[in-house]
Amino acid sequence: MKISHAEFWAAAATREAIPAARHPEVAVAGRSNVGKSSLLNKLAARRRLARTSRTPGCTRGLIFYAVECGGERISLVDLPGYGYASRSKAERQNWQRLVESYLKSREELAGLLILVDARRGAEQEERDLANFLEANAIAYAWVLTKTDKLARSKLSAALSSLRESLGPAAVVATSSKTGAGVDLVWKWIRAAVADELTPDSEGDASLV
Ligand SMILES: Nc1nc2c(ncn2[C@@H]2O[C@H](COP(=O)(O)OP(=O)(O)OP(=O)(O)O)[C@@H](O)[C@H]2O)c(=O)[nH]1
Ligand SMILES: [Mg+2]
Repeated sequence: MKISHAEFWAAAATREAIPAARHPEVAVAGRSNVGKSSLLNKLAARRRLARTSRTPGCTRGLIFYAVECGGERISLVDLPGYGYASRSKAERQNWQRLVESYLKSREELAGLLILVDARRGAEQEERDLANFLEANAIAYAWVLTKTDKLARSKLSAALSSLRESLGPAAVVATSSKTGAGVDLVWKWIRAAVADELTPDSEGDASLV
């Protein structure tokens, strides 16, 4: 996928600071350290657009990037990581309020990617998020990250069992280290933006 332009354009740590949308949006969610910012960099084909770190909790607030692909501009939104144990309960509640109000009220939101470490699979927080998206009729796909860390011999069995446990939404296996699966994530994003995700085509997009 040729990316002709990519830039940071806004950050919001409170509901009031969330800017009006400029383009159709696709958001990236998942627990801290799962690889959200790394995937965004791969999607934008830029090394250091989004800041990545070994230290969980690197990205705070909602971060908005504009990316131009095939003449079309899309905003990719890095949502703050959750499940970071050393944060206080109040901080976690703030996260939930901020993200839920964004997800519920954003008309330009075409879909959401839920990132899950391929070595861990989805835990309760990811399943709660998927349920929330279904209840609010927001399209989503599961993106398995860090597949390069799985032994090659175990990769396909691990991916099929993850796929089975995740239910009917699309599942894309990726590695931001090797770039595997990134084009398939783009394919899903473009379909979501074009609003082509009928139940049948979601099935086609199940790419594991
Ligand atoms: N091997 C490998 N490492 C990865 C991959 N994706 C991310 N990482 C590493 O995992 C760590 C966390 O990545 P980030 O992209 O910063 O994670 P994040 O989800 O944005 O984290 P927060 O901003 O804290 O929520 C970094 O050290 C990355 O280099 C991957 O596909 N393969
Ligand atoms: Mg991050």
